[in-house]
Amino acid sequence: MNYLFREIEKRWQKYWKSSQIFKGETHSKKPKCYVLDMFPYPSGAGLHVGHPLGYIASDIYARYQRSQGYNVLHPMGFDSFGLPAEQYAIQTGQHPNVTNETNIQRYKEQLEELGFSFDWSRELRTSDPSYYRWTQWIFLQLFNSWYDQSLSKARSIDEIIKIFEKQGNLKIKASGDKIEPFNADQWSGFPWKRKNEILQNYRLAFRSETIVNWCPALGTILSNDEIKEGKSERGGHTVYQKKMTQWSMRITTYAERLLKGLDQIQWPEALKETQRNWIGKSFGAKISFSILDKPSLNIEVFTTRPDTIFGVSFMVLAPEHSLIGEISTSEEKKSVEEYLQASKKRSERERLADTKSLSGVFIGAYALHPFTKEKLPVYVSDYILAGYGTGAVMAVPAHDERDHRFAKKFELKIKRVIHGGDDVQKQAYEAKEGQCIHSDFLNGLNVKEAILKAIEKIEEKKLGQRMINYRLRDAVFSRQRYWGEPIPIYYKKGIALGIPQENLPLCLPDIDKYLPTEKGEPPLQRAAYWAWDEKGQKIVSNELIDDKNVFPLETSTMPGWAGSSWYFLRYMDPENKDALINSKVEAYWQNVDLYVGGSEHATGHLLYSRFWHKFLKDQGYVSTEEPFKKLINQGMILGDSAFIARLEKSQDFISVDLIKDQKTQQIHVDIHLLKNGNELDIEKLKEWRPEYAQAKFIMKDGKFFCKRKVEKMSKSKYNVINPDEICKQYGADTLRMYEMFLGPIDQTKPWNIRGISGIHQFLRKFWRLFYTKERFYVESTPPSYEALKILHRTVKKIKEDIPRFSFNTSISAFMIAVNELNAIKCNNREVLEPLVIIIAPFAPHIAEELWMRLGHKNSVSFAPIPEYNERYLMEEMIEYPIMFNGKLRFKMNFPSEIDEENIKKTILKHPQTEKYLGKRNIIKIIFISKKIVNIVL
Ligand code: ANZ
Repeated sequence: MNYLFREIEKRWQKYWKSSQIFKGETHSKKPKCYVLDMFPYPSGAGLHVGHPLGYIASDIYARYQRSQGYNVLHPMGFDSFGLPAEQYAIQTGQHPNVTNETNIQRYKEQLEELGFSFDWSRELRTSDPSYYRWTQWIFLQLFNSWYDQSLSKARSIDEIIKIFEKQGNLKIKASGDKIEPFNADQWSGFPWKRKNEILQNYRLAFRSETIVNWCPALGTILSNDEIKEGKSERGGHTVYQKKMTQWSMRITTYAERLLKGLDQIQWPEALKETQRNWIGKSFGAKISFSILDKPSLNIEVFTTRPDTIFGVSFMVLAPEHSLIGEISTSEEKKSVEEYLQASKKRSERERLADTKSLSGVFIGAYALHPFTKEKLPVYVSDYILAGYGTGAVMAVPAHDERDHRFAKKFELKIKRVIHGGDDVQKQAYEAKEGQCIHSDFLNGLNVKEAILKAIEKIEEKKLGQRMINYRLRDAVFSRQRYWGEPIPIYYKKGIALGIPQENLPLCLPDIDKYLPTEKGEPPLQRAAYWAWDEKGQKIVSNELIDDKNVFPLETSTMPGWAGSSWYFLRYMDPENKDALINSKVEAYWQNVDLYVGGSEHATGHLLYSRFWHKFLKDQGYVSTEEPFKKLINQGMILGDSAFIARLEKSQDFISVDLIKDQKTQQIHVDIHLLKNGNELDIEKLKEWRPEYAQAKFIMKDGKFFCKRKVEKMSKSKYNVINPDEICKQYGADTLRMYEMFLGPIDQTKPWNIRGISGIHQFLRKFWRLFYTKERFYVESTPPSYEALKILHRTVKKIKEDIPRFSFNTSISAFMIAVNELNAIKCNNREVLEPLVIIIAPFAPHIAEELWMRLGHKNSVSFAPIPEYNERYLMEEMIEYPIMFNGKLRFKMNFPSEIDEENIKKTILKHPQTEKYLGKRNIIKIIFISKKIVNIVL
């Protein structure tokens, strides 16, 4: 009768694996449900208990949907390109694939032990050539496309060539850098190289000189979301700003669609807001200011507040602005040059974050106010960012906080603008200060109206036009690393050309060392066979490069986000050798119904995949605009870290209870080195880190205590709890239920092992419901009304909870039900069998075992979720006639369960009773259960 969970769990895991019952059907008449987890990077440390939190939630949902009759796609794979495997390869010389393989095997074992219902037949790995062939293929599609803004759609580059041949670029509305206008004749006269340079400006994957985040320690550039507080997310190395030619993706062209799409999807509001802010749409105007004595030159500014134009008292340019060289005067050249050099060292983030000491210099030039013709001094300052708007501002110090500080520092004019209602004044800085000016044609208008009016005037006078600006930047796509997808490009006379797609995959070559070359070029520069033979259509030795038939191949690789931007599509059709995805298969699965993963991917992965998906839709490869219909962020699991205190500037460590006012440094130690609570096992510590062998430990009564602090569970903080240990001790069903019981799925919560035995006890109790006198036995006779009530109430609760992903409340409901059924000694099949079905998504192993013992031949995974009957949920009500001296006066309803005392008390408090009682005393109350109440006076 014992609940032998180890044996049970092994048995069912083996069965699920061999029977492959969780395979999503490729052709099915059933409705589809695609439940996806963010696939893991197979790190060497394996899973800790924080990782499965999201996987358990999505597995519960996937299993529930199968039981509801859906054809469920619930796949798993590995995001197996990336830095750690490469770093390890650099240190050990071992190929990253070897490390990857070991890590993946370990992950798979761990995942299997947790009883997930993954369809392993669709497993994919981003570093597998059969997969990255299609990542490269998508790259080529982007390379061979341009964006037609009049159709809001990406189109083939061949089509733009045809347009150029007919009418040049005069009428075209395309995303891309500004190109001088040309007509059809001019186009046909351009040499091959010029034509290709022009096309480069329209491609959605293109090369450009950009300011990038350069991380010398890692030898690569990083994207903004790979940097945390000015340091590389991986490794914590310093990141610098550097101008480099890199591959970029024109994500900005999709900014509006990326914004609009957010309204169609069910994602956490906070996450959508993060994406909205990242995209950062602003409405305003672009205004031209001419330059004194330089009539051919203009400073263009972007402003969201054209209504404050009469408050402009100076202009500021970003240090990278192209006009600085031309317009700064010889007297100021030296100080300008010095300033530009100094600002190069500051990253964009530093520049944005620096709210105190605004720096800058006057460049000697003056702009002219477009309406008043007043002379406005021009400054350069790095609070203006080169990549935003036009890289220049009209400064309005009375109404813009940073302009205001700048004006104070450089003693510039501050002019308050007054036009209509209060609102402009309210926003003014130091309202009393500065000269007030009435704003001409804007008088009498409120801010909103004045903005529109100002734009109208500016357009009328041809000084500029309305402009929508996005904070979003094009995504830098190349990395100077080995362990990523090769970019399928070769260079002919300096022009980038795509490898014909029939020749994909372009496989990563073997190299002797995974490091950049001595000259700082990417590791692929080390490959001896990395040249493209255009005629032979194959990779050949670099020695054959002749720039006639054989050309050098691109040596940068793709970033980590390339492979993860479309993997959810490949799961639908993983074996397809002829296409990324078969169109019929795509039409069936469409997109992901539920996506579960961490909120740290808000602006990286989740934005890039939406971008690629929209592009693939434009190309007709997918039919949906959005890849992930519903998304849930699982909260973080926190660990209880341990620290030892080192006395500053020494190798002496002091027990935490002895610290008084000495200055100490806190150093993480592995929580597995503790004994009896917070005491450190010093011998174990020395084994763990031999560098502590000579250290001195100051302790009291031979004991050394650590400080504890709750923080994110992470290998780097040495506070991880391994799920394998828990599975061994309590079983996977207990772990699954326990993780869900910790709290709402989207909340951050500390890991606390104390409650786990309670969950384990609950499963044992559940098991015992099926046993009588040590034997498995369930009664076939009809159950009591009481038992049915418990069952139907529980079924209702779970059916409401699962679609809301409120799993912690489901678990409480199960616990209450099992306690109550135990109390009334219920062992009826009619109650227990549906309970097994409904608990199966949460605790699938025990459910399969009991289901089999109940005599079923098929897996419980497909048994239909039971219905509940409202009849059992309503309390039975009894209507009591209330009599006074035998005369019926009124009636009252009471639930049948309420006892005599409570009924009497309630009747006596009733206002009608007071009325019929008057001043008389009650002699007695005659109570006949479920019939009448008679008050004798
Ligand atoms: C005049 C003005 C008056 C402005 C005022 C604001 C308030 P958002 O809303 O974020 O789009 N700006 C424009 N380009 C800039 C750049 N490259 N670097 C730094 N600041 C820049 O911000 C738009 C506003 O930020 C613009 O409107 C401009 O200042 C500034 F009472 O122009 B405003």
